[in-house]
This record gives sequence, structure tokens and C-alpha cells, in this order.
Amino acid sequence: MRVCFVQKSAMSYFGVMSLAGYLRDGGHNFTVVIDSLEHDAVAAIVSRQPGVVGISVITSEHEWLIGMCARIKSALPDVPLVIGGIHAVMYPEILAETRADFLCRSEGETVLRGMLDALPSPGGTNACMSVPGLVYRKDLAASGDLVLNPMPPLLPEITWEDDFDLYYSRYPVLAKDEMKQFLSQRGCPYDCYFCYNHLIKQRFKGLGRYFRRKKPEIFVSEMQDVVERSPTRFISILDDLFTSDRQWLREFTILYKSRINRPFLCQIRADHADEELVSMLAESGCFTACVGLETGDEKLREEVLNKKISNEKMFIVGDLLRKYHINLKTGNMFGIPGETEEMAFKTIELNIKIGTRFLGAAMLLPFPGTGIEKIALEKGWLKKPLDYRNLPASAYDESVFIAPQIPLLTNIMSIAQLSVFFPRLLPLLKKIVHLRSRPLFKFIHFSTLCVRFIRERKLGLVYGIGFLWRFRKSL
Ligand code: B12
Ligand code: SF4
Repeated sequence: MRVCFVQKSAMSYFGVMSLAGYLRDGGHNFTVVIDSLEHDAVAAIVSRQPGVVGISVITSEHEWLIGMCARIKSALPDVPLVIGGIHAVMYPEILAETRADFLCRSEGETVLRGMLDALPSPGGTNACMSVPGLVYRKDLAASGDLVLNPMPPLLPEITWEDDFDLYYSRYPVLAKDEMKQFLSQRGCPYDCYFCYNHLIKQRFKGLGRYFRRKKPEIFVSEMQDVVERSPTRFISILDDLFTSDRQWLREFTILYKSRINRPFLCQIRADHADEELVSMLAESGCFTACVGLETGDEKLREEVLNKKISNEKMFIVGDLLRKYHINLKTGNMFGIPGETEEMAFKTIELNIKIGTRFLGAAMLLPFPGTGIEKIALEKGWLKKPLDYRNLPASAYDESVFIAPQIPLLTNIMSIAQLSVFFPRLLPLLKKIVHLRSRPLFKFIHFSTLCVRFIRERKLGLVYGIGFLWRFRKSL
């Protein structure tokens, strides 16, 4: 059967590549349409003559999802349309707001396989109603009550390679990108209150082991396949907990060095970092390590965000990375419930002290149902529970919280990278942030973001501008 995946943003989605990789031997044909890279996405979908259409979506794309489902259903009324992705897992009730037929509220591999087995049978679309993990309307044609089929167990292991070719064959622009991204993990054992993992764990409770990881051999072989067939100068490893398992890392770095041997970026948790780990990373080619610093105020980090990592650990990781000539990049959030002007500047100051080279900054964007929403309600930073329909599309400029200091914290977020590039400007910037001129701060934020992006990826200026231009509709 022909399956056409649809998505908004111009990037290779790991969820979709995993589905195509898992089902690649089943005799099906997979293709993908990226809305932001097509002139007319619906025409592109129709031209593929799909037997089923599957949309992959994240929460901030809710409005886009509703519109896209309507357009696809108008063009292909008889083709089953299924919604998947993190937004579907978190808020399965969204099905009722769209014209899609089904929604996948669990991992997609077994669900899609169930659908592809059921659809050619005499019952057709109706036969899908028994597939575990699917959600559908009682009356498929009307917007009636939803039926939530029981959840299937989680896959015990991830033993297959993602299908990168799904994207590269259709969108050479993605294949040409000199930085290739990879992901070996699924799930997370930690429980930070701002992260979706915190919520998914509740949804997937009792269904099996949530945190799983490809074996180093499979992961490196997936990389090798990509680097041998498309230009690759750098590798970006997006695993949140890349450094969580020392033995895994030892095996990986040996294979990586002998078979891939390219500079790479990865994420490390500050409390995993010691001399052995950082030297191993340096030896295998790591040139930038990203650390989730989140905020310079330890109490806010540990109590409000539930990320139990001290500032002392941040200093240790900074020192070690400097010693081994690895750039330090940090992830930071502003507008955390309870945050004051002083605390926000502590974040910038801590970054300067630990030697941050690249600073990622955004306003905290909590998702409905997460622990941070509860804390915000208690602290009066939210008057009522959040609605996933009204979340801002960008966390760079807006906050969902109501507190008098939010505009000021947004300005501080905007000047954070500039302060790290030029620490001497900090006393002046501390005064400027009180100006009420969002356009000025937007400009500072966006221009320093571009410089960071280009430097961080060692892109030439022209290549860098082209890269940002390509992603403009996805930002
Ligand atoms: C890797 C990653 C990225 C990568 C690549 C993203 C990508 N689209 O693949 C990069 C760095 C580019 C990125 C960017 C962003 N990300 Co991101 N990212 C992740 C991360 C770490 C892993 C996602 C992943 O691939 N998981 C593994 C796959 C296998 O799981 P999955 O996507 O859920 O797919 C499974 C099912 O959902 C289902 N499924 C998926 N699609 C479909 C389709 C069909 C038809 C079916 C049936 C099933 C199905 O089957 C899949 C396999 O089981 C997650 C956090 C995490 N630890 O998972 C955040 C995460 C997804 N990102 C998040 C955010 C907010 C963003 C940004 C908006 C950040 C920003 N401000 O720019 C951008 C937006 C990019 C975009 N439009 O997708 C949020 C999303 C929150 C939400 N509620 O939607 C997450 C959850 C992190 C968080 N804050 O908690 N991200
Ligand atoms: S923020 Fe990182 S460490 Fe915390 S739960 Fe999410 S993925 Fe895990």
C-alpha cells in the first residue's frame, strides 16, 4: 500500500523515519510531503495516489493541523487519514476538531502496521477499528464521541534503522545539508516538570520500558549509511541523555571513530560529566557539547523545574569542556514561574562565568498537564489551566504567563546571547532592558541568534543565510 506522510516543517522527522524503517520490509511504499517546502502540498499528496495519508504533528502546529486535514479530506475524501506525532499522543481528543478519520495515541510502529494489515481486508476502513492504539469517532463520518482503543505495549527494543532516504530522495535540499542529525534514544528516565516526557510517562504507564536505545552498532551503521551517500561535514546527536550510559558510550565512541570520524555535537547532562567522560568525547571528535542549564537560580531549577542539578556541577562541566577544547553550548529558559529580574540576570552571569560560547534562550513554553502548569496556577502566574489550542507558535517572543515582570524577562531573554558574546556590555544591557521597545529587542535576539547559528555550525555566511531562509516557514 502507498503511505503518504505529511508534515509542516522542513526537517527529517525521526518519528516518521522510524515508521518507514520499521515497516520497510512489508512491501509498502512510503513517501513524504513537507508543507513548507511545497508550492501546493495537497496537489503533491494527490499526485502520490496514496492508499493512506498520515500527518505527523507537534503541539504548536495545532491550527495548521486542522487546516491541513480539511484540505486533504476535500481532495481525497475516500482515503483514510490518520494523525500521529507527539501532539496526538499527548492530546488524543484533538481528533474531534479535525476531519481526520483516525489518530494514533501510542508509538506508531505497531499501530501503522495494524492499519496497513487491516485496510486491504474486506472491511477496509472499518477493520482499523480494532487496531490497538487507534482513536476514532463512533460514527466515522460525523464528529461524534471518540472511541479510544486500548494501548498496545511499547516495543521492547529499537532494533531497526531509520529510513533517511524517505526524505533525501524527495527533498535533495535536506540531503545536501552538511550537518546531519541522529537520534538513538526514545523516552527519558528523568522527570523535569517542563518536559513532555513527564506527561508521556503517565500516558505510557504499565505498557513496558519507556527509556530505550538503539545498540551502538545499529546507531553507527545508520550514520554510516547516511554519510556514505550524502555530504556530511558534521554530525549532530540529538539524544537528551547521550551520556547516560558509560558502557554504551564507550562502545559507541570506538565504532564512531573508526567508521564515521567526523566532528560532532551532542547533549550532555552536567551531572554526568567527569574527566573520563569529557576526554572520551573529545577523543572521538565532539566539538560542541550542549548542556541544559535552564536557569542560573538553583532553587528555581531544582524546585520549580524539578531538574536536580546544582550550579557547582555547571562550573565543573564548564571547566572540563574548556580543558578539552570543546565548545560549551547551554539551553536556557526565561519566564519561569517565580523568576525575578535578578534571577534572570543570574542566568546570564552564570553562563559568562562557566565559559558558555553559545547560549540558546527561549521563554518557557509549558504544555497543558505538565507539572509546571500546576506550579504556575499555584503561584498565580496562570489564571486558568492552559489550552493546547491557544499556545503561541513561537517560544522566542511570547509567554503564556501573566506576571508584571514578563515583558522585562522577555527583554532579558533577548539580550542573553549578546551578553555572552560581549560580557563587558552587561552593565549597559542591564539598563537598556527596561526600555519598552520590543522591535529593538526582537532585532537583537534574532541577529545574535543568526550569528550563533552560523558560528555554532561553522557555516559560511552565504550557506548560513541560505540555511535560515530554507527554514523560515518552519520557525
Ligand atoms: C529530536 C527533536 C527535535 C529535532 C527534530 C525534530 C523532529 N521533528 O524530528 C529538532 C532539534 C529539529 C527539534 C526542533 C523542535 N522541537 Co523538538 N524534540 C526532539 C526530541 C528530542 C525527539 C523527538 C523524536 O524524534 N522522538 C522520537 C520519535 C520516534 O518519537 P515521535 O516523534 O513521538 O514519533 C512516534 C509517535 O509519535 C508516532 N508518530 C509520529 N508521527 C506519526 C505519524 C503517523 C501517521 C503515525 C500513525 C504515528 C506517528 O510514531 C513515532 C514512532 O513511534 C523531542 C523530545 C524527546 N525526547 O522525544 C523534542 C520535542 C518533540 N521538540 C519539541 C519542540 C517544542 C521543538 C521545537 C518547536 C523547538 C523550538 N522552539 O524550535 C522545534 C520544532 C520542530 C518541529 N516542527 O518539529 C517538543 C514538542 C512538544 C510538543 N508538545 O509538541 C518536544 C517534545 C520536547 C519538549 N519540549 O518537551 N526537535
Ligand atoms: S528535560 Fe531532558 S532530562 Fe528532563 S525529562 Fe526532558 S528529556 Fe529528560
